[in-house]
Parts: sequence; C-alpha cells; structure tokens
Amino acid sequence: MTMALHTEESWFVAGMVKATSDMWLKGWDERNGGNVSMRLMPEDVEPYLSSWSGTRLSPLGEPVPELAGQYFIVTGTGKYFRNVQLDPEANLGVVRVRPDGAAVEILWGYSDGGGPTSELASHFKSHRTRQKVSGGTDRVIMHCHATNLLALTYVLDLDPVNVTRALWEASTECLVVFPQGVGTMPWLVPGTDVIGDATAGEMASHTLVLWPFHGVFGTGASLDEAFGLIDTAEKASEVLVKVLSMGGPRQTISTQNLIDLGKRFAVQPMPEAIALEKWKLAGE
Ligand code: 2HA
Ligand code: ZN
Repeated sequence: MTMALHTEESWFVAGMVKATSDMWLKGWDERNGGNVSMRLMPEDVEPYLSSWSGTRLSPLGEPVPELAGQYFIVTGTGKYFRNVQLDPEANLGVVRVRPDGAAVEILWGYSDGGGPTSELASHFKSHRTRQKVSGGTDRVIMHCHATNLLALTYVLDLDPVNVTRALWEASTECLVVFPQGVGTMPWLVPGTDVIGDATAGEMASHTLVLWPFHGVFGTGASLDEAFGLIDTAEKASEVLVKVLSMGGPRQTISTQNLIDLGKRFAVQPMPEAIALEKWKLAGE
C-alpha cells in the first residue's frame, strides 16, 4: 500500500509559501494586497489527487473554456501574505477548471471556507494569453503593490513606450530582463472582468503590466522568474525615485548602450522604446 503524500510538503506549496513570504518581507503586500497563481501540470498533482476530497465549486464571472481541465494553485481571497507560512491550507488552494470553463472545483485548501483571489479574472485571462504566446511555458501570474513602481505611476507619462524607456535607463539589467517592455492601462476598478481583459491584452506583448496607482502584474515560467522580474523592475524604480528626488538624471544609459546590451545578451528589445529619444514625466 502506498501512503498518500501530504500536500503541504509538495514543491508547489513550498514554492507559494516562499514567494508570498518574500513578497510580504519586500513590503509589496500589505494587508490582503497581492495574489499569485501557478499552473500545475498533471504530473505535479498526480501524487496528491487521491488525497483531495474537495467538492466545492467557485463560479467565474466569464468562462475560460481554453483552460478547461487545468490545475492551479492560487492565493485565497482576503488572505494576508504574511500569514501564508503559518497556515498554507487556509490561505492557499488548488483548483481545477471545470470542463465548460465556467467555474473551478476547489480540490484542496481554503480550509476555512474561503475561495480563490478576487483577481481570478485577471489571472485566468492572463494565463490564457501567456499560454498562447509562450507556447505553454509561462505558468505563473503574480500581482503585488510594489512600492516604487506604484509611486512612479504618479509622475511618469504612462505611455508604455515611455515607462519602458525610463525603467531601462534606471538599471542596466532591465533591458535584458524585460526586453518586451512594460504594458500600461488607465486606472480601472480591480477585481473585474474589465481589468482582467485589459491586463491580458497587455500580457500579449509584455511580461510586466502596470496598474496605475495600484500595482503590477508579472509573469514567467516559474515563481522565481515572475518574482525576479518584478524585483528587477521594482529595484530600478527605487533607483529612479531616488534619482528624481535628487533633482533628476544628469547622465544616463544611452540609446547605443541599450542596443549594445541587447546584442550582447541576445534579446530583441521593444523597438519603439529604443527609438524614443527621451522619456518624460506626466504633463511634460
Ligand atoms: O487581493 O491586491 O487587487 C487584493 C488585491 C486586489
Ligand atoms: Zn492589488
């Protein structure tokens, strides 16, 4: 007889605990701020399936039939990232999308009766888009309130090309880590299908999407990749906030420097952001 494995000891629960704990310690996820989802493959869930007895359903606002049958581990609605490590089973859940894509089955977790994040529409619509454009490689969607990225949305001209160029110049590694640049959108009400559609639309051509005056969405093949992406953009934003606070840049990375970087690291930088001569603040 084989013993059922404990879900709390799985690599995916351990990974979510580490990601949410690190995000809390970074100061990106006050109170119940932020949410993370990761696609689990059949071989990831197989050792645990027989121990999952959950039968609760949680409906989706708009169906996502493209994700039918897929498994995800998702942070819970209203949950505090700082508490995930204390009780993963109450703060996280594993769900499977129903065959019609109109609801998810809660297989494990949300043990106090909760459900998946209020931003599930943005997550699932973004998963749908990233699965298409990455050929299935991208498995993580991560949302948080990264402080300096959020602060910059109050002063930068929010055109995606402008934001991309400003961040690329704020730290040398940025162009290499997000060559496709940063997507943006107008302020929208969170927790809706409207913001979900806008986010997923930007995710078609960017791995990072800014929600003005709110936060950021990032994607990647793993929790490390999505976290590292947001961390890199947030670090550059912190530098830029300091530079602006010192009166603005007196010198910077040049267009030729950016082109050379792209060549050395074999990435194709967003052409419009290479072509932009000078990024600007809002109203300039
Ligand atoms: O989960 O961050 O955008 C709380 C939020 C909503
Ligand atoms: Zn948020």
